[in-house]
Formats: sequence, structure tokens, C-alpha cells
Amino acid sequence: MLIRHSDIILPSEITPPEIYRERRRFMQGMGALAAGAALGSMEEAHASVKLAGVRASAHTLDEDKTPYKDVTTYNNFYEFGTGKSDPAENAGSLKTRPWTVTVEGAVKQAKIWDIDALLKLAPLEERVYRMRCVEGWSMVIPWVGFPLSELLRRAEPTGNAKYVEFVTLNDPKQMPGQRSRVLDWPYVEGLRLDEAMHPLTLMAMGLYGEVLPNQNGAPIRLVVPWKYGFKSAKSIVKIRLVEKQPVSSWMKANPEEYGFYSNVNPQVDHPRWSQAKERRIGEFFKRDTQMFNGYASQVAQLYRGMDLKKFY
Ligand SMILES: Nc1nc2c(c(=O)[nH]1)N[C@H]1C(S)=C(S)[C@@H](COP(=O)(O)O)O[C@H]1N2
Ligand SMILES: [Mo]
Repeated sequence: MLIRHSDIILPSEITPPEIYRERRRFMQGMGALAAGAALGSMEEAHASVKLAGVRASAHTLDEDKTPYKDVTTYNNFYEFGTGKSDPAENAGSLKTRPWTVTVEGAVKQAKIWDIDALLKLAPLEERVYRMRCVEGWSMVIPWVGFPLSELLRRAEPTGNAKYVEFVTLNDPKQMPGQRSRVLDWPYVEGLRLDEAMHPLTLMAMGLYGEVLPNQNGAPIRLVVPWKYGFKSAKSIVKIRLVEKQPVSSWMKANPEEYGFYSNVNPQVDHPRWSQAKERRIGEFFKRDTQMFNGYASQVAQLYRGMDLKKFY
């Protein structure tokens, strides 16, 4: 079978990259083409976690990337535990197929999208983004995804759509961390509609050219690089266009500490610690944190006239 450039080869279960690479090496030993043909489409699909047809993007950084190992083993994903290594250790229980994402609310075209249709919704792009956690660490991650605007546009938001709410899967059987009450499940986050439509706002389905590992929010997550990491909700099942500002899980858990906007801002400290500096994972010395995480020239106009100390 001829595989079109835009076609995605998906494993039914995600193969860890090391195993994938081993298998590739073995197949290359046999002669990759002959092996692929001999093993048939099932094995061929299983052998690859690479995302095909990924394009370069203008919205990308030329900065040293955080190693794959750190990106996939040092995570926050409270649905799998509150420790940094918990998601990598526990997220194997998450089933990412079948999976649907419902887009609903103040839209003309509400729709339940199958995850494999979302993979083909728009050209996949590689976007190297700087990510900053509110805890004071940062990474540079090569995401693969498409602009959220592509999806919202197709839903045709009505005049009542002022905000967008993102909802993570709620299933304690698959997500053992949800048996504890650290947050009010499901995990909910929100953006203003213009933030959601901004070209930098990404729906990520991969990283480092491969299908998103479960611990990073498979099969699909939000990525908003100028905001603290917790705005970038993982493993999304629902996107609701709404009139009123959503109340996020973090606002519910601690309204004194977490506001709706959560823009990276070295001048607005978290009540319990400074946000002036950050530690890039893998580096020893701290760096100065940049306004809007270094994306000010692209996003500052969204907040013109707003008191960023009040709307933190
Ligand atoms: N559903 C869900 N999404 C989430 C979180 C979470 O606990 N649950 N943690 C957030 C936080 S605090 C951060 S810093 C980023 C981390 O994403 P990464 O580990 O893939 O870099 O995910 C965010 N998205
Ligand atoms: Mo975070």
C-alpha cells in the first residue's frame, strides 16, 4: 500500500522509543522495505510511533531542546500522582484509543471528533516552545500539533462564545491519582477566546516527532507557551465554548494563588515564592524569567490596558 505523505502511522499501543529503535534496527538488518512488506500492515503500524508528514513551522524557537528523557520523566500530571516521576511510572494505564474530543457550547457546529480524525484535521507542525512551570522550572520542548484555531474555526463559535473551557478525562480506573482529592476532578482549564485563537496556541499530539507519551498528555493536549504550565491541560476530552469565564481546577483549589490568566510574569510573584528566575531543566545556574515567557512581542497586545498585577 502506498502511504500518502500526510498519513499517520499509529500503533494501537504506544511502543517506548527504545523498543521502537531496537525493532527498527532489527528490521533494517533484514532490509527495512522487505521486512515491512513481509510483516504486513499490522506489524508495520505497530513498529512505528513516528508521526508522518510533520512540517516545519515559523512559530518555533532555535534554542537547545530539553533531552527527551527529561521531557518524558519529569512531569506534572496529578491524575497519575503528585510526584515528578509518578506520571511516567503510572500513566501506562491510560487507554488512548478509542478516544473522542467533544467540541460544544456556544457553537453552530458542535461535534464529537474521533482522535484519528483530529490527527488529519490540519497539517501537523513541529513547534519548539519554551515551557515554564509555576514551580520555577522550565524546559524547551519540540511539540507536534496543530493550532487550536483550526479546530475552533470549524465549530463556528457564536457571538456568545467569550471563553473556552478545556476538560481532561475523568476516569479513576485509568487515572489512579483521581482517587485522591488533591484537585476537584476532572481537571479544568480555560482561555479567553482570543487567547485560544492565537496562532501560538497549539493542540499537541506528539513531541520529538513521535506520538505523545501518556505522561505528557496523550492523546491530545493543549499547549499555551506564554502561560504557566498548568494552563496547558492534558488528555483532553471536551472543549466548551462559553460566555462566562471558566473556573479552573487550580482556581478552585487555591484562588489566592492561582488566577485565570496565569501569564508568565517575573514581576508578579506567587504568594509563596518569587517568579523572577527559573531553572532550565539540565542547567545549573538559574535564568531570569522573561515576560510572557519570552513571547511578549507576539502576545502582549492581547492584554493591552489590563492591570497584570490584578489579572494575574
Ligand atoms: N490534566 C492535567 N493537565 C496538566 C497537569 C495536570 O496535573 N493534569 N499539570 C500541568 C502542569 S502543572 C504542568 S507544568 C504541565 C506539565 O506538562 P509536561 O509534563 O508535559 O511538560 O502540564 C499541565 N497540565
Ligand atoms: Mo506546572
